[in-house]
Parts: sequence; C-alpha cells; structure tokens
Amino acid sequence: MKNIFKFIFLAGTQLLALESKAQNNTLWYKEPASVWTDALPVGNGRLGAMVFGKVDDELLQLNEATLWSGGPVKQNVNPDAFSYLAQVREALFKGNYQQAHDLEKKMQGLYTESYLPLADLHIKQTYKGNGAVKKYFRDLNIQDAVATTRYQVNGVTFTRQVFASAPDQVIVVCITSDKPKQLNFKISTSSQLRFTHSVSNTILALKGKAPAHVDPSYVNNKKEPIVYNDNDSCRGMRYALLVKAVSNDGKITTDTSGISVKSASAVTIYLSAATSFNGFNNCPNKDENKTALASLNEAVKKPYSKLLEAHLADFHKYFNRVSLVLNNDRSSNINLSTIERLRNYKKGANDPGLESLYFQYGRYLLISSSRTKNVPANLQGIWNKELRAPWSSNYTSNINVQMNYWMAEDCNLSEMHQPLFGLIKELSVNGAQVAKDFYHAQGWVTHHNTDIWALANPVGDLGGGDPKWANWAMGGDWLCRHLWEHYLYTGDKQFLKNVAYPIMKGAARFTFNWLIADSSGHLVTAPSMSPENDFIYAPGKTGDVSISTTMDMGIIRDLFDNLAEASRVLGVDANFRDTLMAKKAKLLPYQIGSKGQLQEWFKDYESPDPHHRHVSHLYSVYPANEISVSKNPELAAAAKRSLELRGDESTGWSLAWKVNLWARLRDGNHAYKLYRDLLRVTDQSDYNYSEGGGLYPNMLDAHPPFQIDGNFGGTSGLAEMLLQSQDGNIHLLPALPDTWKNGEIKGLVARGAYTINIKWKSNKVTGAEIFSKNGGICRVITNVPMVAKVLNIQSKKTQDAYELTIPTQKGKAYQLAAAKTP
Ligand code: FUC
Repeated sequence: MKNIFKFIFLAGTQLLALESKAQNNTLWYKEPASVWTDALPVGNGRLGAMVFGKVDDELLQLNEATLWSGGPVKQNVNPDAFSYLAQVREALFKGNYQQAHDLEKKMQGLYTESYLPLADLHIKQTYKGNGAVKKYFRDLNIQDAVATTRYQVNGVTFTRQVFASAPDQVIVVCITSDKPKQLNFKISTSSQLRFTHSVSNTILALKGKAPAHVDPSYVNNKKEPIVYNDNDSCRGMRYALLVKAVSNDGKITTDTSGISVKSASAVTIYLSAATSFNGFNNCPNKDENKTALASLNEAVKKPYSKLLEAHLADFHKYFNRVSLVLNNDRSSNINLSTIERLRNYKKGANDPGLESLYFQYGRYLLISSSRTKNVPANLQGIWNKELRAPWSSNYTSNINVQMNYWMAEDCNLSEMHQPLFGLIKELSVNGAQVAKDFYHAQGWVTHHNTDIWALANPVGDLGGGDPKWANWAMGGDWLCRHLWEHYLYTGDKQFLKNVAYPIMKGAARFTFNWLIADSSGHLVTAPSMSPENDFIYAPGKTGDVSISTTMDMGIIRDLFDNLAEASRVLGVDANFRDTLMAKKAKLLPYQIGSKGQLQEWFKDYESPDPHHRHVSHLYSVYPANEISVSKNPELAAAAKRSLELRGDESTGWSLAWKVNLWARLRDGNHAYKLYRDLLRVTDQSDYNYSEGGGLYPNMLDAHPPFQIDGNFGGTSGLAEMLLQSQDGNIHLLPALPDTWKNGEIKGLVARGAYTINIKWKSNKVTGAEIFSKNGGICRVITNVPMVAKVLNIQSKKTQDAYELTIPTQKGKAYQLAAAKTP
C-alpha cells in the first residue's frame, strides 16, 4: 500500500478532494470484516455503527445509545429486605458466613434492563459482468473518525466512506465510483427487535417498540427472557430509524423493501435514529419520529462535503488535544495491515507506533461513545449487536463503568465525563429511595449494576443473584470520586458546589448509617464483600459476605477525605467535616497479611482463586491514592506483594487495572509488560470467558467477550506511566518503561488544571511545557534537574528526584528545560 493515496469523488453538487494518509492513527485491513470483532466502530456519542467493509453485501450494524429495554424503575420491590439486615449482621459477627450469604439473598431487588441493538443496514451492490475484486482496502482513521472501504471491480474503483456526525446527529455514508454511473445497489434494513417498515417522502423507516423487559444473559430460568408488551406504554420504548439516499445523477426509488439506486456516480445515504426515551424517571413518551426526522431533514439540505467539514472540525477539536510519539515512531510499520502488526506484536515484535495507536484509540472510542446527556458509555461503549448482550451491556459499578472514565480528565476529554455525572445524579435520586426502602438509611446508595433507568437496588430478582456481586453496596461511594476528580482537574468550583458536593454528602450520609461499631470500637461495614471474590474461612469452607473488606474501607476513607476537602474549598459544613474525620479515624485500618500482602479481608483469609481478576483491595493505590510509594511505603510494598501474588494473567479490564496499579507503584517495566498483554490479539471471534484478556482484530478489548473498559483502562494506564499528579505534585515520567527511551506527549492534563507537554530522550525528561488554566503553585517532579525558563527557577534535589516549584498565572504557559548538571 502506498503511504499516501488520494481520491476524488463527487458528492452532492460538490467536488471534494480528500487526502487520506496511512499513518499511525489508522487501523487498516486487506480484507472485509467476516465477524463483528473485525468490523470498525464509528459513533457520535449517541448513534453508532460497526462498519464491516464488505464488497457485495455491506453491513453496518447500528446502535442508538438510549435504546434499552424496560422503563422507569419499580419502587420498593422488596419491602421485607430491611428485616433481614440485623440478622445478616448477627450471623457475620458470629462468623456464620453461609447464613449471612443466604440471608443476603433475601435482601435483593430486580435485575437491570438491557442495552439493545438498533438495526442492520445492508447495501447490496450489483455490477455488470462478474469481475474479480481487486485492490481491496478498508480503514478507520481515528483522527478524522472516518471509515473508508475501497476496491476495484471491472476497472472501476468504488469507495465508501462512513462517519457519525455529532454536529448533524446523523450517520453519513458516501458511496462513489470513479467512472460515471457505475453504482447499482439496494439498501435495506432489518432488526432483531420487533419492527415494521414504512416509506414516506422517499424516506425508508424502520420503527418498533422495544421489549418491556430483557433478562440478563446469565439468567436462564424463565420461559420468556425477552418480554414484549404492546399495551404498556411505560415499559418498552419506541424507536425509529430513518434512511434516505440522495444522488445527483442516479435513479433512486424507495419502497418498504428498501432503497434502490441505479446508474449513479455518487450517492449519499443519511441515517437518522431516535428513541422515545424521556429521562430515567419518566415513561418513554418522547416523539422519536419527530426527533429523527428533524435531524434527517436538516442533514439532507447539506452536501456531503459540508457534513464532512463540520464533522472533522468537531472531532478534531477533541481528538487533536493530545498527541503521542514513542521512540520517534511515526510510521515505521504503517505499511503492514493492523492485523499483521498485531500478530507480529503478539510474537514479541517491537512496535511503539502500535502502542501509541492503542492509546489514542481509547480516546477515539470515548469521544465516539460518550456524548449523550446522562447516558455514559456502557460495557460496550455504544456498540452492541446482541439482544441479550453479555452482562446486559449495562453499567457495572464495582469496577467497569468507573474504568471507562479513568482517562477522561487526564487525557483531555473532560466533556466526555459529563454523561457519567448525569447518571450519578440520577442514581442519587433513585438510590435515596433504595437507601430508605432497603436499609432504612438516609442519603443514597447504589449497588454493583445499573442501567439507563438508574436502577440502584441490589440486583438478583429477589434472591437469584450471588451476594458477592449483587449486594455490594459501595457503588455510589466509588462513583463520587469521579465528581471530585472533575473538580481537581478543572478547578470548577460551581460544579463542586452545585453538582458534586450535595451528591457526595448524600453518599456520606448513607455511609454514616451503614457503618456500625464492632466489639473493638472500630467502625466497620457488615455486610461487606471484596467484589466477586471468595475467601476460605475454614478447611473446605468458602464465604463471600464478611465484615469490612479492605476495599470498603478504602472507598469510604477516600470519600470522607475528598468530601472533607470539598467542604474546606467551599467553606461550608465545618462540623460535618469534623464528623467525617472523626469517623474516618475509627475505620478498620489496613492490615498486612502473613505473606506480606495487603490483606483483602478483615482476617488473613486465603482465596480459593488466588489469581482472581478483581484487585479490589488495591483501590487505595489506584484509582484512589491513600496508599503510595512516597506516603506510606510499607503499605505500598504490601500492595505490590498483593499484585505479585495475584499474577498478571487475567481478563482485559483486569490487565488494564494492573497497568495503572504498577504505574502508581512506579514500576514502569511491569506496567509495560501488562500493556503488552492487553494488546495480545485473539483469534476467538467472541465469547470465551476462560481465555486470557487481550484484543480483537478491530482492537476492541477482549474481556473476552468484547468489553470496552479494557480499552479505556489501557489508555489511562499509558497516561499514568507518563504523568501523575496526586498529592499536589506533577510528576513527569513517573513510571517510564525502559523500552520507551525517547518520546513526546502533548496535551495531557494534570490535577490543578494544568495542560502538560513532555519530551524525553534516553529515558530522561529533556523539556516540558506547562499551561496553567487557573493559576496557582505548580510543583513539578522529574528524574533530572530542570529549570523554568524566563523565571529562571531551578529545581531542587529531593531524596529520590528533583522538585521545581513554579508560581503560575492563569492562562500562561511555562517552558521547562533540562538544567545543565553542575
Ligand atoms: C464484573 C466482572 C466480570 C465482567 C462483568 C461485566 O462482574 O467480574 O468480569 O467484567 O463485571
């Protein structure tokens, strides 16, 4: 393949020249996708498509972020729940873990609803004669967010481009032939959901009403796991997909079987979709047809070139904020297709360009999947092909939904964090009711699973869930750290005051009620789980529900610390702050176990699965920061020991978590080892829960199955290797692996609202630029002495690094250079 190819195509009335470079921000392939995990994702944060790039029967598998089963949550579904709480506690304090487990089941509510696939769009192409397909090529340019498919048949080059436009709220497909009037194809749509086709004003419509309920894929005890109910207008939202094709020279006819195009040179297809979703606590009664039609009618007025121009300007605004070059590798392997690169990499090849591509792909995916108010990226972002997707493609809040957003702030995509804040706010509303109904507690609580309806109860369908995941009650407290982080990265006090603080305070109020004193006077949680892991408490006996797991204590300490600091920043609630600190002081402390590990449970229990994927007890190392190499090296060493005992091998998201953890423990080489594991391509096309984690040929994370958290967590992990900013320091290259000798990263964000560029050579920082958004004292830690130019401030030697303190002014940039060593 040539490095640069150019093609010119007709679009509407415009002639448009687009230059596409095969470069480090491109995934490209020599064959069409044969399975979903080969197809390439595009999305505008609401509408998504998986583009297969097939020749004769192109497939775009479509999604709409708000299309879920069900309706607003049912209230007080288990009025007896509270009556078991005292019994659970009594059983736990007697060490009767089996009884506690059984009783916990009686405290469960309903399962979440499921995220649904929208439709498939097929484009069946016909040619005169039956020439062979030549020069096939497809790619996804993640900087432009455009997927291209190109091939030659009978000497004619056909090109298809697909993008999902956020400014115009449509997916656009442009198909051209380089010789006039060669396009003959039929567009059709279908869905796994119940639907009907209709045509009005040459627009093909696929419309239907989603199921009133869909059971999670792991629940198989019902005759009807997918329930439709046409009579219930509050359960089962309506949806509409509208398709229109426009050509200036071909003949287009539309009927309910599809859209036929004859003898065209260029065709633009506009896809618009909407649902009747009307917010988490309303019946879904919005006019989906009106919404979809309004976007479609506006979009068709614009020629392709204008739509593309607006899309590029919009996407570049976010994507181009960060650039990364590792070992000067801008293009060394771009002549190899992505799958060839991935296969070589799995065999041990060195490919820094692929490593930076994977980093940027995470940013691409977040921009493409997280732009719908109150609807964050779910387990699969927005890309789901199944009616009963793995784990309902919902939000899992014992690690997964949080991991989706670990990189939002430091990778300069703060705006994409907003949908999560919206969902947290909704959870604080539904969760207040759950706190009251299930626990007779104040404040709000949410458990390990939620959905677009902000379900907050412990799941399990009244007893069917395993308490080790279903009843875990710390989801809300953990989510609060995202609100606090947003403040730390942006300094937005209005957000802190109006959004974050009241929600955090509500979570703390619940936690005050949830904590109880044990016989030694410590404040403990009971029931308490280390999510999804079991412990051995006697020979042959395993339990899952216990007292004060290390994760619970870590999450609560983190919440109390952050909330106390927030109250200080806002100058409010001094007494409440004292209460927070008094309670924090009484929490069960961290403990170091017999193997030198950070203990996971309140007693030094072993797990029957020592390599379990969750590393919940290390919460305080990452994402929180109570344990660190500099603050409490003994605990940090114990955390390291825990990681060693857990081993590296695991699911996609677990590998990603460990990248972040090793980076925080400042072991760049181990972090890098796991980053490489995360990029291991699998030949399994789908489910294989027992396989090790990695990625698919389309570079989407393989849990397996596909789960997007590993992509986002991997991006976060790389950023964490290059920049950290906890404890009031900005640490440049805190965990740089030896292999990334030279490099340059631009546009990362540090806490305190600083944008940072770093350059390094021979593993040492050579220069940096710090842009201060809000002003303030900026303390920079490096592995070599630095000088702030102009101000001429030199860094000072500390025990193991150099420290440079710069008084910054709002809106100003500061250049740092390596100081000449005396
Ligand atoms: C948790 C994890 C699983 C999976 C699921 C969505 O239950 O333990 O590995 O990621 O969430």
